[in-house]
Amino acid sequence: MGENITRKIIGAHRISGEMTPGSEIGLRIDQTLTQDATGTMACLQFEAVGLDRVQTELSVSYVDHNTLQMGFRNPDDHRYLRTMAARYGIVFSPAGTGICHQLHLENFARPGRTLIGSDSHTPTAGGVGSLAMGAGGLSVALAMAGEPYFISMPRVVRVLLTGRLTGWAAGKDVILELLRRLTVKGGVGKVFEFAGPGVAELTVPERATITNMGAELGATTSIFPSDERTREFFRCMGREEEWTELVADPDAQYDETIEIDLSRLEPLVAQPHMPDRVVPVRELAGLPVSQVAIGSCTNSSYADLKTTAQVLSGLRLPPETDLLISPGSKQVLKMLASEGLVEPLLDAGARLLECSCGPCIGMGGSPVSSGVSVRTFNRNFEGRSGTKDAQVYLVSPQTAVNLALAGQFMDPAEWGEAPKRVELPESASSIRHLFHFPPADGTGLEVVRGPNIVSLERFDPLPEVVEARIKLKVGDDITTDHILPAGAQITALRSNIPAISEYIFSRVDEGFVPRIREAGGGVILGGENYGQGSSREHAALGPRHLGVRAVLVKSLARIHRANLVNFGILPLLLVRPEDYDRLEQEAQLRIRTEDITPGGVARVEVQGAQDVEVTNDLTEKELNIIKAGGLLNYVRAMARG
Ligand code: MIC
Ligand code: SF4
Repeated sequence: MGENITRKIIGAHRISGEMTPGSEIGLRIDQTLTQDATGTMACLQFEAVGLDRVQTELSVSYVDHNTLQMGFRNPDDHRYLRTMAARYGIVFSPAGTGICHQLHLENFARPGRTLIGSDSHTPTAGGVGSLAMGAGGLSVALAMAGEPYFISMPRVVRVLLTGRLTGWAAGKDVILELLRRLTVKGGVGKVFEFAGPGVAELTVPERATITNMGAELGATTSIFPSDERTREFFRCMGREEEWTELVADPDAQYDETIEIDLSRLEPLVAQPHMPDRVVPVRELAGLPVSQVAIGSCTNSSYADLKTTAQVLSGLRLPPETDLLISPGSKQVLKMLASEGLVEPLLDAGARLLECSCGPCIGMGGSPVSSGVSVRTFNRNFEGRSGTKDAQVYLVSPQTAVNLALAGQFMDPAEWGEAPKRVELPESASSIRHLFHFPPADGTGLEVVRGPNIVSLERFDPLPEVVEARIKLKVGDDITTDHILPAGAQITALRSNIPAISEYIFSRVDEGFVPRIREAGGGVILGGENYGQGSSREHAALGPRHLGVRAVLVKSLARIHRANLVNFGILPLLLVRPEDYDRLEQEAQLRIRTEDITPGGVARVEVQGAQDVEVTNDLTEKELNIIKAGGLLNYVRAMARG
């Protein structure tokens, strides 16, 4: 029987476990990436392991999320990351060089390699055939230490692409269509592997947009074959020798198939406040737009911005619409500049921002009160833009630039003729010299820490009985942005858990932190898909610091579930979803932790009410990790024997 690409890569990297969907497998990790907002924790955790050098083929530390350097905290973090990288053999990408996923795709991602990154959009590298997954910082730290990465063996979905994109339809519309069909929960436990004749019609940047935003499906990852198109991309990036072909066997088997005819796609838009609230752009015609932002790791490539420049050329934006553009990397910016494509952007009245995440993570560029902001990003969660009542819509750059010019939503039939789809030039001038490559031996080098960098806390083991009240009841699709908001002020505290914990659930319920502090701990009750979105482990670390020992939910998102385990919080699943309605905030619970067995059903006593049955999808090892108080304690105990 032939193999698909996903199983080929997993097969070649499998250290433990069976390749049957749902069973735990351990994978050897070739590459890791971290970014500043999650990287300081990951690096502190790597240091805590006590090795002299990273054990991976390649580890890169990017600074792209918070580059504002407002006050000492943020630049101190950057200096820590730079000196730590040199000391331990990590490539360092300084602030302003670009967004981690764009840079990794251009410079380091390789077909057939495994990559984990402390950022949920790490699957971007699947655009060139890497098996690339988002993970919590601690999992990345352990991979840097040479430890395997454990996942549940995914089901592989073949996304059969036929036809070719026409008119104003773009790569972004492929992933928006998948989100429309499958929703933000539709990819849990799955890898989306693209196949069929339509694949050759998509360029690497278009493919990377699709794999990037596959994260919004809740998928383990998404992946494209590595073919002649991929080779062209590697040639353009000056690293053709790193290209290898990687395709599925002709008789490869898949667990499921979905078909998309590219020629039938039209410009689509995800409406507030979820990436799966997708409708055709034409349905919103007439809605005024106050801000447009083009950029983020989803759509900031040379092709995206060249199209933007071509459409803007010779035109002027209306005064009521602000257009913000963040190139994905200095490489992109240089390529645009060399073709005279920066001028049309500036002349139209667009604002050119630094090559970083910027408005995508609320680092400036917040919309006006109740403003409509159209963005080429991947997430439109409520409040993420920094303006609580803003209405954020997600679209392709093609759509974004047309709406910016019109100052309102318009039917694509009225946009005129679409420019020719952008192909990559034969070669592009490199920016590789901007990375700091580490010395062969960094042992004598000093790692410089600022006062905001607070050492890791030691967590105690799980008690035999958890007696606590439900300190917060929340609904479905709670994102890690709800649990721990981003933005400049809060993100500057990512290396200081006691300080950042003050903001846990602050935008959902301001009373939560004082309440749980007074009680000395508690339980959180949630609905479906709890913890979707970002990989930020602070959304588990913060609650743990505040004394949360268990969450009771209907279902969980993959990375957040792993983060809860890593920091010793019990992720319990309600056997009967109707019990969710019955349980009130402040209900007093009693959980006997010895009753919790892998996959077993246990009773939770509820004071003055009927018991609730809970189950879990934990492996024995995961349960032991939680009982030990978290993964670091577990690893230490194992090391002691
Ligand atoms: C995001 O897009 O939500 C982020 C900010 O990149 C996060 C990482 C973080 O919170 O630092 C992610 O996607 O994992
Ligand atoms: Fe950065 Fe936004 Fe991409 Fe997250 S989604 S990595 S914040 S650009």
